[in-house]
Amino acid sequence: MTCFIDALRRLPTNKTPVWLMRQAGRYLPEYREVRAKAGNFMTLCKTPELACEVTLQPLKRFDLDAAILFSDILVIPDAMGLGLSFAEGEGPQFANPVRDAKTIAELIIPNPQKSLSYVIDTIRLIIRELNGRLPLIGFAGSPWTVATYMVEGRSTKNFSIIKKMMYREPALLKQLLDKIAQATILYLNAQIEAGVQAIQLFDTWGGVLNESCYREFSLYYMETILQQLKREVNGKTIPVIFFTKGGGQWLDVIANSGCDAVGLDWMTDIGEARQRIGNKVALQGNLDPSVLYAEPAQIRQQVKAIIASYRDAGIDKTGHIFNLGHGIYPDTPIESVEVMIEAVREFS
Ligand code: 1CP
Repeated sequence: MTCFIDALRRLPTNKTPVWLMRQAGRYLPEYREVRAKAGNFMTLCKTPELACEVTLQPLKRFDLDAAILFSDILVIPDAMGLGLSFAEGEGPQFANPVRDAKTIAELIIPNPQKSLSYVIDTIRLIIRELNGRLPLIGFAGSPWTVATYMVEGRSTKNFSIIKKMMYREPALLKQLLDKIAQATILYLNAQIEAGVQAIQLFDTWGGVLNESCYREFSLYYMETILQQLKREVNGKTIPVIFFTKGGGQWLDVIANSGCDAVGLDWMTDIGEARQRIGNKVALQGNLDPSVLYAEPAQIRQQVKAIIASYRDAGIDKTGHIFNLGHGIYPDTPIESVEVMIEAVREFS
């Protein structure tokens, strides 16, 4: 039960714990079946029995060391009334994006026990089903990452609308980021009360900023959340993982933020990362998800290289959680995941 939590706290473990970002999802046929039954993605998220079922699916197939709540980072803006939908094969869309002062001023901060109660119910079901066998990770998006969808209205390549707001109306953007942060604090504390044992903040789009904007518009709000989370429950600390895709360049700043672990994408060598930050924070990562398209021998070799790089850095034998450097792709062969996990067991 505890090897994942122990590694986050940099205590000795008898193996390198492993889980996968987006471990429940479209690459699993049993997921596609439940999603079809639900009719659409948001109904799946909002039906606790089904969301619980898909959370547990990857754990039945693979030897993983943690479960992650099945939900999405965009349930907060959905609860704020932005009209979230997922068109087939398209990604998220908001009917009512927020771009002006009036809309931002009028945004409500949702009470998680009301408009997000389906997430709380899902967590309770999962905790009951896991029955102490594995820890459950709760999560939210970083305010910056969530704001990109709220302002742009959908996925974007250039982030033009939100970056224009950032440069022309920074105070307005900060008002929005602050509201998202306040909503996220209430939401994550409700997740903690319902029983999650660790938290990950997904800052998928922090890496599209320059360093000063990253500090001012992304990391600052992640720290604001961190400082207001209930970190102690029944004498146990709830570790918090910060994952900024593209954040390897700011590793030192992130490692000094007060988080317990930093999630790395595959653009940074994990051993060099460990040397740069010394004995500070646990590190999670960082296999390129596209390695899972390779032949088994190459998958094994790449897993071995990551584990060796971490160990050979010679700083902290503990404190490594194996993961992908970003979410698993929907067309990943299932056998590759098996090969990857077996290799983690063999080489760690
Ligand atoms: O069609 C479907 O079934 C929907 C695909 C899907 C899934 C499986 C979406 C839509 N969200 C999810 C679940 C999800 N999303 C989880 C739980 C699953 C697990 O880890 O086992 C988590 C943690 C997320 C987080 C999430 N949603 C992020 C951050 C992580 C990351 O991968 O960068 C982001 C950016 C989103 C937004 C989102 N939701 C869904 C999609 C396809 C996207 C990405 C859109 C884009 O690329 O801009």
